Amino acid sequence: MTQTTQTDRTTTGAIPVPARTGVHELDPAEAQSAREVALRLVATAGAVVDDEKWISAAAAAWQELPLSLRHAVRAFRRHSGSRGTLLLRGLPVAVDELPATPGHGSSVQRRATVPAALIMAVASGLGDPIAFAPEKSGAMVQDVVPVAGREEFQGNAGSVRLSYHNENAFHPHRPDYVLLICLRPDHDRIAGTSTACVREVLPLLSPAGREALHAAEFTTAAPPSFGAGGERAGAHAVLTGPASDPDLRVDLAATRPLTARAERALSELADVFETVGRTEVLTTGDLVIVDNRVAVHGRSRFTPRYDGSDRWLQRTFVAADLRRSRSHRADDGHVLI
Ligand SMILES: O=C(O)CCC(=O)C(=O)O
Ligand SMILES: [Fe+2]
Repeated sequence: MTQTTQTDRTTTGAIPVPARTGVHELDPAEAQSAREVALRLVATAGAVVDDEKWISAAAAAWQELPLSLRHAVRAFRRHSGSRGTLLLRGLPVAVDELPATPGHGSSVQRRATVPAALIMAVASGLGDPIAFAPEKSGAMVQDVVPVAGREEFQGNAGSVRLSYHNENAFHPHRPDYVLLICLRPDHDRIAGTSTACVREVLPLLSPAGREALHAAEFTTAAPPSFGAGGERAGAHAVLTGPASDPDLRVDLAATRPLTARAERALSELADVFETVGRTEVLTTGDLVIVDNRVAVHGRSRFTPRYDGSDRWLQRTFVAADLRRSRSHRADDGHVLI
């Protein structure tokens, strides 16, 4: 009897190796368990998203999320795969519990809610959440919503196509990961989040293009979400690190070539993004994680109605190693100045 139990334990106790499919879907029981964790986090004293104590509670809540989700996220953290993205599906976001979609460009989530709890707990599994003081008032959880009158804006308040970019590519401490959780899709279900990964781009680039992208012949401005006349990064390369698996640093709306070959290479890169890019129309309960070191993201165009039920995502940035940006953060907080 004892022998059988031990044998059973050995067979059933084997640690599963998480599959790297780029998608991980929670089953209904796991979704229910994640909801209970999120509700406990919402009920945590204070329940103010940007409060250091609540951020610590969210980090503790990560440890309580369903095991299969934690396995998938940790495997992604080790290697983000050929697509540099992980889509978590079936998270417990209840549309009937949502207020109207906010309509303001500076809208952020200050009060703890189930979606905010989920995105912050998952963020803690990848590192530490961060924000930038000049952008969306440095909030840890920011609303991504269309804003009336800003349709043409090359930022997340717009509804024309948003071109491919690494998030805050100009910044020395740009996020390592960008997390977007979908609360509500757009009316027509056509607003797609697009991603393209350097690991799929590389084989399609010409040798001359690759060489030019590895040279410090580009400069990148702060995005318009940082306000007008913001900073600009000094001359930098678009591809850095090992030639076989480089990092990518580019924003097609904000990166400028400094030489003729850089100009050609940038235009070649933009074409290859179109070839390898994939677009996903996120739906309620989807959370996409983009590895911002190797993948760019953007969004297709769509038509907002400004009627309270427009598309609504929430966004959180993650630093894999918070310590590295210590000189940019007051009092060892989570907001970079
Ligand atoms: O709306 C989206 O799908 C992506 C928007 C975006 O680029 C962002 O919020 O950083
Ligand atoms: Fe973005």
